[in-house]
Amino acid sequence: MPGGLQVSQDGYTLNPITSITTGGAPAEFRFTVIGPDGTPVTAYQVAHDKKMHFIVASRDLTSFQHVHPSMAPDGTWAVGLSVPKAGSYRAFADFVPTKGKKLTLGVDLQAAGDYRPEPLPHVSRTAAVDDYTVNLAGNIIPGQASKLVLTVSKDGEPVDDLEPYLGAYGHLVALRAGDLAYLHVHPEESDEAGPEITFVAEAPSRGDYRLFLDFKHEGKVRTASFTATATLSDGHAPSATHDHTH
Ligand SMILES: [Cu+2]
Repeated sequence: MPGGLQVSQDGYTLNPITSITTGGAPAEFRFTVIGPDGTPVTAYQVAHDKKMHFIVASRDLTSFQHVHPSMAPDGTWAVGLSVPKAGSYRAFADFVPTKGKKLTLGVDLQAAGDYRPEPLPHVSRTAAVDDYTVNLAGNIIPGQASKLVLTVSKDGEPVDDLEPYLGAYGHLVALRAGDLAYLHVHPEESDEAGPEITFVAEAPSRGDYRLFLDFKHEGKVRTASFTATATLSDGHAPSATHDHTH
């Protein structure tokens, strides 16, 4: 089963303490992870440079934030957060408890106000953010480890001096349209700081997915977003696809 679909798993429960708000200055959002003993977890392993990765996506998949809260000694995590519009959001806590295995727990959060859901953005292999264009190569094949190559350019020129971010030259989150299942994605190690960043994603089923690439260049982290459809291989899958299954 993919991650992020459960608020509680293996004895660990994601427990929001505050609510989220729209607009204005970020407000402090707090939460805990309650462990098997019924108290907030305070011991975490570092994974991808951080003890806690916290992702907030609107349920219509048009908004995405990836933030890194800080933890008080009592296990309360806090981060400044403001979502761009009213509506229903899914928050994911991605972490490894020192005494357990990697977990992605998910919880719904509501931002009060007039809610205007947007349709899923069209499928596209190109995403623009600020002066950057990111191209997506490779196909998502259900049930397989699928290689995805993202190529970053700026003003039409390949970017070959990406800065390390979260232990790699980029960080990719993939969410399934329909239920916001959180896919397992890992970067392929590379000594090259771009323009290509390669990931392996495991998609559990056919359907549409929304991909969010965080990359860092000239000191700033930006997010490029794509909609991609996972379809069964038609025998013409590009070479950028592994053929082993999990
Ligand atoms: Cu993170």
